[in-house]
This record gives sequence, structure tokens and C-alpha cells, in this order.
Amino acid sequence: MLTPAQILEFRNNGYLVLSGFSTAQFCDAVVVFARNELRRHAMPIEYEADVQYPGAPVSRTALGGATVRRLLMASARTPMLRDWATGNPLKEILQQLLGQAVFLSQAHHNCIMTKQPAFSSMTGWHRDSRYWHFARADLVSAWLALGNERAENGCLWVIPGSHRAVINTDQLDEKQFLKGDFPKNKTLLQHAIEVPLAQGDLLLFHSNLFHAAGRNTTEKTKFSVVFTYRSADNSPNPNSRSDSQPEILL
Ligand SMILES: O=C(O)CCC(=O)C(=O)O
Repeated sequence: MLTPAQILEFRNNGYLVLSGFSTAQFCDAVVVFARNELRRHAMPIEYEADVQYPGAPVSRTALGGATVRRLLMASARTPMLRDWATGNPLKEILQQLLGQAVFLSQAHHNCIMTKQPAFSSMTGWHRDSRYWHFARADLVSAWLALGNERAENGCLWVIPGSHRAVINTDQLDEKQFLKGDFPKNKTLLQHAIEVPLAQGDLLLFHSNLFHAAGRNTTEKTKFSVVFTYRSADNSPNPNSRSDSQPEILL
């Protein structure tokens, strides 16, 4: 369970790291599973070429075009992940942050993220809520590091407190990433910090928190799992992408 100080930290900073949340045994088992899914090219998959971020292969047929970025629909791939994402201890923690009735969105994140050395891309500064459609941009994502995550292998960077920042549309580019050269953004970006994680650490972050990530410059694939949750009073807008998959009540 979270302490009142941890809840306050999450509310103020928009993120919280829980060290040693899951065991090495669990993380290793998920990595074995993920490697097998990669070997089989088990759909649904998002490829690096699909996201078109800096560093990504230009198309699925280009060199490196088969590089997987996300094994999607993680909740449906194995009971091991579904149970982790919907059961305790995560459930109790999410109830502390979101209230008694918490829903897992199967439409967003819900993936094993793979950051592969040769063709990984850079993710610019963004809020996850930019393409999400709920009553409020007020969801919580849970990111489990299945191995160590550092700047060298493309860990996340965050701007603490940015989930509360008021952002004008001219601060964002056409894909809703923060423009790097905009004076007001430079001030914001001065506060950016990396979030190194050890295997088994859990990062909880708000859907409005600005975050980014670099490329994986090591020889080893980085694996993480990510799920997103909403409170009972924050339903997806009918017929939107956020409403495209059934949700799971925890
Ligand atoms: O690991 C990354 O490249 C960042 C992923 C990310 O920020 C996202 O999917 O929203």
C-alpha cells in the first residue's frame, strides 16, 4: 500500500517509483515469454516503422522494418500478465490513487514494450492523453521494468509536475510533441530528469505528465510492460479509440 507521502508525491510530481515492486523471477519469466512472442511474430504488433519517430526505419519493408516496438494486447496474451495487471498488489495501489472502482483500459498501452538495439527510435516529449478520449485527462499508467533501464538503453525521462502545466497549442507541433525550440518549452525542459529503473521497479505516471525516451544504444533489448487505468467516473468517449476495447474492472 502507498503511504500518504507517496500519494502526495504522485499528486505533486505526476509520477512515483516503487522500487522492487515485482520479483526478478516474475520479470525474467515475462522476458522469456516476450522473446518467444517476438520469435513467433505474434500479432498484434506495433513496429518501429509504424510510429515514424526519429531513428525508426522508414517503412516495414525497409532495413530494420520488422523491428517490433510493442507487443500489443498484453492483457490477452497470457494470464501471467493479466493477473499481474488486474490483481494485487497493483490493484490496491491503483484504488488508492483512483478510488475503489478501477478499470484497466485495453485500448491504450496494454503492451510489452521492446526497445531493440539496432533500430530503436527516440520518443519526443509528449503527454499520453494527447490521443486519448476520456471524460478527463486523468488516468494512471503502470510501467514495470523487466530489466534495468538507464539513459543508455532508452529509459524514460519526465518533467516533474508537468501534468499540471497549462500548455498552449503553439507550444506543440502537429503531432502534439513539445517543440524543442520554443522559448517557453526551454524553461519547462530545464526541469527534465531521467527515471532510471532497476529490474522489478514500477513507475506510476499520470496521463498528462510530459515524458520522453531516447534510443537503446546498448547491445541488449530493453523490455518493459505498461498498462493504463481509469477511475469509475472517467469513462471513454463513446465510439472513440479509447472505447474500442472492453475494459476490465479490477
Ligand atoms: O520507451 C519509449 O520510447 C517511450 C514510450 C512512451 O513514452 C509512450 O509509449 O508513451
